[in-house]
Amino acid sequence: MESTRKKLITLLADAKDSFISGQRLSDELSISRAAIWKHMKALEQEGYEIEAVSRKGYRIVSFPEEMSVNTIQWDLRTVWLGQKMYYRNQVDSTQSIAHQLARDGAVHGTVVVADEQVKGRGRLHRPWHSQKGKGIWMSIILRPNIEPQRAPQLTLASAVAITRMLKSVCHVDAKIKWPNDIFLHNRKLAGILTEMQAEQDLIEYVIIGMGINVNQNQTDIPDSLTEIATSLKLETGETFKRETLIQSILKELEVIYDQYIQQGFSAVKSHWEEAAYRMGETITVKTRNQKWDALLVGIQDDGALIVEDQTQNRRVLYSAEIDW
Ligand code: BT5
Repeated sequence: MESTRKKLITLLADAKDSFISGQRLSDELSISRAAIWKHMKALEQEGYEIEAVSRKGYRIVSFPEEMSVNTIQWDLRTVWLGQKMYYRNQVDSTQSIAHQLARDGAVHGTVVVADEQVKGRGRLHRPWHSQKGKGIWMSIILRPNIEPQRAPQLTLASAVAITRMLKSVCHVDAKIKWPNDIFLHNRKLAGILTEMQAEQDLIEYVIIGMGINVNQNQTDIPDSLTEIATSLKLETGETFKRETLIQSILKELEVIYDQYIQQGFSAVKSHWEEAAYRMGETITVKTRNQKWDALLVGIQDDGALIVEDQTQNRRVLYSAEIDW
């Protein structure tokens, strides 16, 4: 049912302003003309405006304002990523939904998108502000056949996918702040939260959570975040259709993920370094019980961060906070 609906929307959307006859739709989808008519009624309920003219057929006059699985999937050009997708109007956190789906056996590449999160979270259970209708709040279920200690590399691969989308769709040059932040003009535009379920040396599943600020105005950003956060709209003056951005991220991530699985982290490293924030500059590193100034040197072949202190001592960090 779901895939018939998706095929139907694709056929209509590809025809743009031209009509497609009921007979042709019925032939291509191998369903009766009565069933086509039922699908059209269902699409109208979802907010599609459909024009039906006798002897000509059907065409889409306008797409729904509201996001749905259909509006995201109709121009999604991936092979496996996001082909199974869940959309919710309001959730506590897409991460929690994705964990539940993964425990229940959801397939590799399943995606959960929400319009609003009321308990969106970052690392260490920090709150993630996820205003209704303004951003991309999305979790991706992956089942990679890699050692659990390599899972953080998927955060870096996801960051590359987001910056590539930002460049190709939004024409902005965003930077990646190790390990999980995307910065635009020195403010945080997006964050990534990677969580994993593993047993000894086997990953059961990984959930990549992405939060991206898209259409927030200044008044949408809470006071506590005005100094540190930004949105695409604030930086470019443009409003973006979130579906287009999601379609592009999923395509970019599918490509880089497949390269990563086939060739290892080296396939990601050079792309990551191209987009890295403040490489070669002095930063402050905070670990659980230490804080010191260091030069940001680069990342290792396994994705760990290399820093150098004032006495030229190099250290390799697998987890830390970076301040500027
Ligand atoms: C992150 O954590 O940056 C990861 C954020 C991941 C959010 C996604 S949304 C979909 C999925 N479902 C979830 O529940 N989460 C994921 P961290 O590096 O710990 O940064 C958290 C900090 O970012 C907070 O303490 C705030 O200072 C700041 N922050 C909160 N909301 C923000 C926002 N909308 N934009 C920019 N910064 C924000």
